[in-house]
Amino acid sequence: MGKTIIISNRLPVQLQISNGTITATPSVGGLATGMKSVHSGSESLWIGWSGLTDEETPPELEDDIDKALAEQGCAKVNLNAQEIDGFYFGFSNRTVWPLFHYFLEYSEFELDFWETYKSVNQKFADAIIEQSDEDDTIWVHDYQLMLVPQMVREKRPNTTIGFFLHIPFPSYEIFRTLPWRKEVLEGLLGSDLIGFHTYDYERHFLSSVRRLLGLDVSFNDVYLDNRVIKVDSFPMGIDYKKFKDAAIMHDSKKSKERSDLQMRLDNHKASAPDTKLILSIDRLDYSKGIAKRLNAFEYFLKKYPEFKEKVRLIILAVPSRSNVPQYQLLKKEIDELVGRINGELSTVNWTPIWYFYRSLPFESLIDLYTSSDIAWLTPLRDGMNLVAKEYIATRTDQTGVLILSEMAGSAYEMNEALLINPNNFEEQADTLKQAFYMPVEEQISRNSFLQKRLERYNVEVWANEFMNALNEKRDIGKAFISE
Ligand code: ADQ
Repeated sequence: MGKTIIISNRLPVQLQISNGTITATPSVGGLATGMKSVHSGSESLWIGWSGLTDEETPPELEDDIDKALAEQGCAKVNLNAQEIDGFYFGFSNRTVWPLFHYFLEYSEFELDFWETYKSVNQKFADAIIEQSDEDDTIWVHDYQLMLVPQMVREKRPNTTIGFFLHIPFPSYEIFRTLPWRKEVLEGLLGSDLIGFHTYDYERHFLSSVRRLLGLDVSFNDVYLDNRVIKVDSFPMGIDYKKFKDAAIMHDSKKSKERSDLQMRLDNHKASAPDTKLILSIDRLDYSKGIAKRLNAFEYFLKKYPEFKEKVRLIILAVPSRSNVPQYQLLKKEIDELVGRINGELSTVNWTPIWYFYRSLPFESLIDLYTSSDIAWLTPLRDGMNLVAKEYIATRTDQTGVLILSEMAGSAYEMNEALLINPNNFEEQADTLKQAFYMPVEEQISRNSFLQKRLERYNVEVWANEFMNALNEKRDIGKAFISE
């Protein structure tokens, strides 16, 4: 049996260059954690971009960088600034991201972006061919690399290739607007197994395959030439234990060990014990519905003025893709909305919204999750949304209310949350009121179901289920070849 090769746009390590010395520290993100069971020992290799463009990489340190990455089981694909612009900020984040999240009006169909996307995907495919053997198993991740499976297949017809999409796959009516729709489908169909977070995304993909390529589709199998491609859903979980253990540790901290943020949250509770904290955490992205949420919050306070001074909304937005104009506009819109709502509704004793625009360390996320009475997540579209799962995992006493958009992939598995349509302000105002008054017994009952499910289907189970399905495809393929 060969190696397992994982490919994603970014490597799961952070490179730091200081005084001519390189250090590569493993990232702590959900994907990196989930892949631990797959990416371990000498039998696996992770290929991706290091985060440094060619221009930022001192030539004399090339070898040291390669060595530092190799120690982490990684190999890099070199990209220059112009490639990052066209491939990552361009086609990936100005064409595919908005289109797949149903923001058709934001999607830019630029030939230059497409050409760079193709050539960079070819670079990733070439790196795979160079670093792998025919009997290796390849797992390609996400929307930045949709052409890679077919590019590898052309050179390696018998290699086993899996692909997982972390964002939604849109309905046929949306997807068909993409000028390069056939090429994208053909790229993906180079895989043996294609995974999505939900059954709906899987269905949308199969519908596009049938209607745009005219291929035979039977249940979740696509027939192409002499190959059968399996399409299935694998809802991604979280590192449940990590969040649960961190929350237990947090609860046991003595007062002098508490962080500044936690002390501020504690003071808030002590000075206004009847007030409830409502939390939302997202990357600053238009798909997350942050601006609409702020408008809905204002609507709620105007519809039910008795909640003034009784609730506080904490918005934590992590900076993201700030080179893309839509994200700059959104940042401005959110800054203005927070300023206006706080300006209009604040009292001497109360500011309705606390707004943080930054990436916070893990410990601060835990402070926020464990101190909030309500989590309110309103994406307009979201492949999964792991924040919803993380909030539930940290609720050690099983209290807390999750209000979650039905447009998030996670809503399919989290029926015990209060599910809302983020465009319906009336419904959200009533749901916030319901959450405020929800009896503790009901909170515990809902959360205990959620916790059991999230603990069982954690991120490691997700990675293993995908790999098992991929290995099954490889074994069937081998049996077929030897017949
Ligand atoms: P994202 O769009 O980034 O991921 P999400 O699934 O919510 O969205 O994951 C965000 C992660 O970042 C969480 O693990 C969270 O803890 C962390 N985070 C958020 N805000 C932070 C902050 N201010 N500081 C530090 N950390 C913060 C994409 C898709 C999702 C899909 C995931 C996984 O868009 O739909 O769920 O991939 O497939």
